[in-house]
Amino acid sequence: MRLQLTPVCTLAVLACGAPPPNGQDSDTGADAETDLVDEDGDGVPASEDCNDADSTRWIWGPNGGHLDLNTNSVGLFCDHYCSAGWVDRLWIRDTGVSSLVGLECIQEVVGDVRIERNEVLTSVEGLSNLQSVGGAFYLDANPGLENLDDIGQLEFIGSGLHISNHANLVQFDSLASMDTPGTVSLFNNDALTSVGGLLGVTLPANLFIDDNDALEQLDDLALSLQGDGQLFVTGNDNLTQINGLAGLSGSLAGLQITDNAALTQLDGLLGVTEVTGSLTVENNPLLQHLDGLGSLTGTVGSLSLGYNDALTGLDGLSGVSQIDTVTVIGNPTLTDLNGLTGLEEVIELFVYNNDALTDVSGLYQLTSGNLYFQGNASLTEQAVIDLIAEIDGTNVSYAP
Ligand SMILES: [Ca+2]
Ligand SMILES: [Ca+2]
Ligand SMILES: [Ca+2]
Repeated sequence: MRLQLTPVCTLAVLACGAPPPNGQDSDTGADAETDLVDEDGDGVPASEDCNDADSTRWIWGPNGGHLDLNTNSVGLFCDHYCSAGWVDRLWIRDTGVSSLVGLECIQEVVGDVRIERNEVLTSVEGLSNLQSVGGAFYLDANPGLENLDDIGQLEFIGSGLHISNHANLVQFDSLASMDTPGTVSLFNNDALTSVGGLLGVTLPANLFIDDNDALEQLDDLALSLQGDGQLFVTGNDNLTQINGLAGLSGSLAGLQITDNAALTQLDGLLGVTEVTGSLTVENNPLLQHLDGLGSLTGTVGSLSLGYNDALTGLDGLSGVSQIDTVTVIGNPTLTDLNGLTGLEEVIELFVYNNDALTDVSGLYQLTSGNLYFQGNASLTEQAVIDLIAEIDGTNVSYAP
């Protein structure tokens, strides 16, 4: 007799814990199987029972199947297994459970883990044996979670970690030995004070740190985003510095630093040597300089610098020689463009509404492109005439 766990334990997790019906058949009437030994009476003969002294356990595993939980009880899912094993996916969504005790037999999830919208979940206790997730790990909107301290064994996530919309999650440091080549996103976790859970991540596809209002710094991450990876640090109201990214090295496809109300400098980005796509630095009201971009060289796809109220210069950009589209807009304390003295080629350059800007001589070396100046309150027409006299191959438009 070969027991076969039904592969889909959706909703009725409790049913997955019941002994198999075909095990009971052998006990009815006088038949050829009456000589089978079944010490614990669970309907599974000793020869096929992983533990014939325990009627709650009869199979090695789990070995596949979906575990989708959306009830108020984790149930007895693990009770009939003698060992830890794997499931195809683990979804715990919209439940009334407060912990995940009872899922200790899950060592590996082949697909995605989704722990989402569980109103009273305060602990992930029960996932203490989880070591590997082949898909992505989504943790979203569990208001009672303050940490992930009970997932300390997790070493690998195949396609990314997404932690979002937690009002009380302070840290997830227990993931510090976890690595993932996928995208890592931390979105709207307003109690989060540490990203130490990313300490083991070396080469994520992208890193998005967005709208985490209590985060003041980024620990010392050993990230090495490269090639087509993107880094977004956006909307973190109390983030003062990003020095924890100092280990970041090489090329990025995109870099966006926007809407960080307390950020004063970008020094943690000195390992970044190239941004092939968009580089956006906008709405960082305390950002004073771009020195942290000082290692950038060569070509940048597009550059947008806007509404940085305290920005006084662009000095970190002097290694950049070519940008398709440059937009410098609404930076009220910017007085000159001297940080662009390495820039030789643009397709279009827009300089709008920078009220303190008086000096555009930082563009004298340009050899091509269409330049537009408009609404810069302190920039004289003469300054633009002087610019036109210096450069060849460009079209210049000026409006006060
Ligand atoms: Ca048995
Ligand atoms: Ca048993
Ligand atoms: Ca937020």
